[in-house]
Amino acid sequence: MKFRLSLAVSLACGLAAALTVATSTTFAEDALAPPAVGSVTGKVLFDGGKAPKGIEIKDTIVFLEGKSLEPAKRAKRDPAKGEADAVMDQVDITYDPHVLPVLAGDVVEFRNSDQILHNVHGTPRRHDEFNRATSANTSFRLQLTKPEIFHIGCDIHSQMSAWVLVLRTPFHARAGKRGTYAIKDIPPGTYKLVAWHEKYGKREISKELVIEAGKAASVQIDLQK
Ligand SMILES: [Cu+2]
Repeated sequence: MKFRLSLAVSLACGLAAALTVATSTTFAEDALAPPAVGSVTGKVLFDGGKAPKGIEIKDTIVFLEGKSLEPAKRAKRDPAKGEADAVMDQVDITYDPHVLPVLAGDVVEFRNSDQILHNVHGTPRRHDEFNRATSANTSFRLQLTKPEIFHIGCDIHSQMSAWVLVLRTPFHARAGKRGTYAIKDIPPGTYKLVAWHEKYGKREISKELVIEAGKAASVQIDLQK
């Protein structure tokens, strides 16, 4: 009798669990396993409204920081070998992209696609400063291992300016045309939400952003001068 009762209970529990999963439509493609990750979405405002003239919204990077997100140890590697993880190009006397977020440990290829001489003058603080000539159609690579945000210029063309964000974790997003952003596939936990724009600097938006499995947190970001 005791056995029968426990069987009935476990069947009921099983049914309840199955019903819960079935009603979760967001992750329908993997209906048997509950989602183990969450997300955060929202919109970026500038001084409470639309981006003022001269502000490129897409150059806003939103990312997570937090003790629970210590980076996986990524091995030192020969930057010349294998695929580069990201490319910073020089095209039409402009850096492309203007802002490049990478993950600490990534190999970045600095490339000159122009037919004239440039150089890449990077002024990081945690990595060694570098100043390398890039003649037409040449490139060089660096592995960037330490989280920091630094500027690169070209000493020949003062208008050439760009930023590299070496981030601690892969959880980052670029704001879209209208300022919307979404960081997905985040393990549940409590994080800091940070936003960066070159004209506003690095701003801590939320000290305690709670990410729950299967849920989308919503945080509006208002960058203030
Ligand atoms: Cu140049």
